[in-house]
Amino acid sequence: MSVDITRLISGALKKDKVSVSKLITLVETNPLNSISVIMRIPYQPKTTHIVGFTGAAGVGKSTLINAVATLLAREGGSVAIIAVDPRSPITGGAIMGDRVRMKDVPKEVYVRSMTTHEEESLPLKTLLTIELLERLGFDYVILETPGAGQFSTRIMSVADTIVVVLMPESGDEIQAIKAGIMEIGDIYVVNKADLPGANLTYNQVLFALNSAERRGWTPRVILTNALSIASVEPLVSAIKDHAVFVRKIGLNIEKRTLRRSLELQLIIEEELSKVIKEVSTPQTTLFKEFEKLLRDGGSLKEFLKRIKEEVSSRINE
Ligand SMILES: Nc1nc2c(ncn2[C@@H]2O[C@H](COP(=O)(O)OP(=O)(O)OP(=O)(O)O)[C@@H](O)[C@H]2O)c(=O)[nH]1
Ligand SMILES: [Mg+2]
Repeated sequence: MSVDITRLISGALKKDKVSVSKLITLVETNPLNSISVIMRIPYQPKTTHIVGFTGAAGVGKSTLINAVATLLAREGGSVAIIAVDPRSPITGGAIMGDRVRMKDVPKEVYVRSMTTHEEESLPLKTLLTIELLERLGFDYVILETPGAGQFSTRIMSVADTIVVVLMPESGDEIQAIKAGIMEIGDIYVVNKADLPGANLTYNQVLFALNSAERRGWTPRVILTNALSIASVEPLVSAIKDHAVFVRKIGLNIEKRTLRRSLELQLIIEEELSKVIKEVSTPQTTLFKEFEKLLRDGGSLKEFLKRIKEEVSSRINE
């Protein structure tokens, strides 16, 4: 086992796709245990730039990422793509699994699709996979996430550069403005520029941003047609400009701290959730005290103190 992992790590450091995949599978299967594997990879002083693409279903995120990765790889950059694919806990089916279109990326680009539960947005396994890819020395890690709910806030603690993807829309106000997604992007892309209404949407986005400045960076707005790689070049330049900016002000260090704090929070949650389940089953004293409180009344403050006592004594067992 251990010899295998040593071999996997040395393969993955050479960007061998099979080795990288096997290591990510270890992370996915048991995130907590995989930390000991990740720690065995020598720390890389080189910084990985993490780019998050977010936006509504079908706007062209995958097609754009494909083009961006192709251009970065042509310049000799090593690129890994993680497409986060939420599954509905109700139907269990993939919402967009069959829509991830990354078949045309150059062979040196690593692509991985990662299923998550809809409600857990960026789970520990995804964060640890980023940690792993950083240690493996990838120049760029590109994340594709749906632009809904929790995802858009968590991506801010994870990606150094956030690209919000939109497409031409009819109607008075574009959906993204209503959805509050205009707060999070470093770069806004109006994709499908070949469709009617692209210029109008472009102007609406510019107007909505109103030259907003974020710590010295004015968000860029770019028109693309992801089906033509050449039209994606300005987006790649903007990503590189933002990477320079981020490093200049140390934002990448802050982001890594935020991400690791989120990792720690998720590890603690995972560890504590077992204890929480144990102390709240109907057989426990705590449950009986809870029922008594509901039946006879009493001090809620005292009861909350009892919860802490029970939880900590169970942890210390
Ligand atoms: N006309 C036109 N079609 C595009 C463009 N970019 C992407 N498409 C098409 O739009 C459809 C959706 O593209 P995807 O890249 O899968 O979009 P996505 O945002 O990744 O979709 P989900 O992952 O399902 O949310 C595909 O049929 C693409 O070929 C574009 O610039 N112009
Ligand atoms: Mg997609």
